[in-house]
Amino acid sequence: MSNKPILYMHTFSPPSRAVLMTGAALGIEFECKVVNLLEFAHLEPKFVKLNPQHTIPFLDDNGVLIADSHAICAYLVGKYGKDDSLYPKDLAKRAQVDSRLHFDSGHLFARLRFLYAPILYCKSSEMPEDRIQNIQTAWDILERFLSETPYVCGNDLTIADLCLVATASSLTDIVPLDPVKHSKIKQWIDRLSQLPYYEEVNAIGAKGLQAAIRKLLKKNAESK
Ligand SMILES: N[C@@H](CCC(=O)N[C@@H](CS)C(=O)NCC(=O)O)C(=O)O
Repeated sequence: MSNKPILYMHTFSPPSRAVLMTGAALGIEFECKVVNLLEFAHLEPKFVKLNPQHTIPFLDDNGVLIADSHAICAYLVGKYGKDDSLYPKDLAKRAQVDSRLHFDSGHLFARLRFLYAPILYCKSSEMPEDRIQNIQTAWDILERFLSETPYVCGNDLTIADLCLVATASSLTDIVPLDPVKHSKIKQWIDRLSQLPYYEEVNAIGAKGLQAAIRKLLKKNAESK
């Protein structure tokens, strides 16, 4: 008999929440193991041995070990999905989803990390203008993805929406959307907020991360 998949995660971590939302959409129960990055638990030798990349989320599904939220979400749909709607098997459709997943990984989340990591881990009290501008540029791209369709890959919800909204909603309090220029992103987040698991699985952690960033900005400035 197989055990519940083990998910190494933290609710502040956007990619962890993307996996948790995918799990909720598929009805998967994880055994969650919290990894506290602020206490550098991810750098403990035991975790680094398991995941040489020392990132969360990290999945251990009865010995199937996977790093990276995008890879984990795709695996979960293939293994546990009743159908392929969240990650289509059709090659052309799948390529669209992959393309958006790479946008999250290489652009939107990468830019969030570039802005937040110095504050979280290196006592920075700054939000450099160029890093904010980088995120504004990513907002403009995301807005274009949503110009004609309700979801980032068309008319249906996919894991690309779940991954991207986990990142986007972790930024909007810190780098606000322009109500006119980014109205489609706002509507898309509102649409995804209607998912029955969204508030508990994503919104609370996204707010928590941004509150922690604000608190640390102040604390880091005071301790200078
Ligand atoms: N592309 C990866 C990014 C994972 C990532 O950078 N996670 C952060 C937390 S949100 C982390 O584990 N940082 C610790 C480190 O990189 O050492 C994914 O989607 O899973």
